[in-house]
Amino acid sequence: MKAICAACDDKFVPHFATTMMSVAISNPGVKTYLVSDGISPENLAKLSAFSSRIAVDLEIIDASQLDLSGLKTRKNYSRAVWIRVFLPQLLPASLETVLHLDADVLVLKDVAPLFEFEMGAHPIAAVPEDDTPRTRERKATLGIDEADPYINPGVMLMNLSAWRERELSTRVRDYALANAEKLFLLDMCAINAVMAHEAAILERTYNFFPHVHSSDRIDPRIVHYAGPKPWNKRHVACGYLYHHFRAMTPWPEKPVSFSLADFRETARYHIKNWRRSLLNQLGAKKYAHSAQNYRNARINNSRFRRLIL
Ligand SMILES: [Mn+2]
Repeated sequence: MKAICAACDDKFVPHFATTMMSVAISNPGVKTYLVSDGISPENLAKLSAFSSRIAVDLEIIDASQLDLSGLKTRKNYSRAVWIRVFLPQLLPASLETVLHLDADVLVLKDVAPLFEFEMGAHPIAAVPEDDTPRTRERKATLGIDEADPYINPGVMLMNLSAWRERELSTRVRDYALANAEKLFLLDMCAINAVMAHEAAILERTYNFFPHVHSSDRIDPRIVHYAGPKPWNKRHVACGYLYHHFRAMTPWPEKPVSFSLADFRETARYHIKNWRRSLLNQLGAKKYAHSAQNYRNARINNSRFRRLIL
């Protein structure tokens, strides 16, 4: 069965609704599960009404009974991030695979190939993070072999049967409780430590980071705002794609009107990045990363604009 699943708390409901809107358009008829971590009754009612209006078969599962005590959290990462680790026990036992999506993704195209993907013995299939010094450092901390990937579980095909059989949720929890100091990216690190070596690899198109991947040859099926969030910052690569879908939900954003403060912020943003790019051209290595991201964001912005025009 084709099924997707996301988890969120009350604060993230508008972003999940945006994800769901994109799924309704790109993948009509897909069964959708949402695991609720304390979503308010008003938002739950609004979500149900919205899902029937856009013909999404949405089922909400309550996670309040889930014991997440002792699991590490950080500023800007609520305990809800850990829920995906426990999806195998929260979702119906008859469900064998599910496509887990973060609530900061947009699904732009048909993802049927994912539902036909043969998992075999792989417990997960996902897209690896780019091989950067930071990723290598994280892998070393977690004891992951250099040859193995560090996957991004924001878009993750889960072999629920394998997870249940091998008690992988418990293994991830045990690892997390025993190695809290190693979990820079919380559940992401714990999932990788336990099963990166046996993950099946998906193509970048299924987990495209707009602020990083500018290669013209990638035609993104799923966009993931893994870096800056378009609802927090004005200058986010492909941010308008998010605003495009968000505007179709019953959680509208505040209308943006022109103000001098916005103009100043925009000017400051570009000046800062031009300066960094120039310094990087002149040899300042410490700006290489931000200069590259700025360049990629601009390339992607012009490329993506064509998608919704
Ligand atoms: Mn994410």
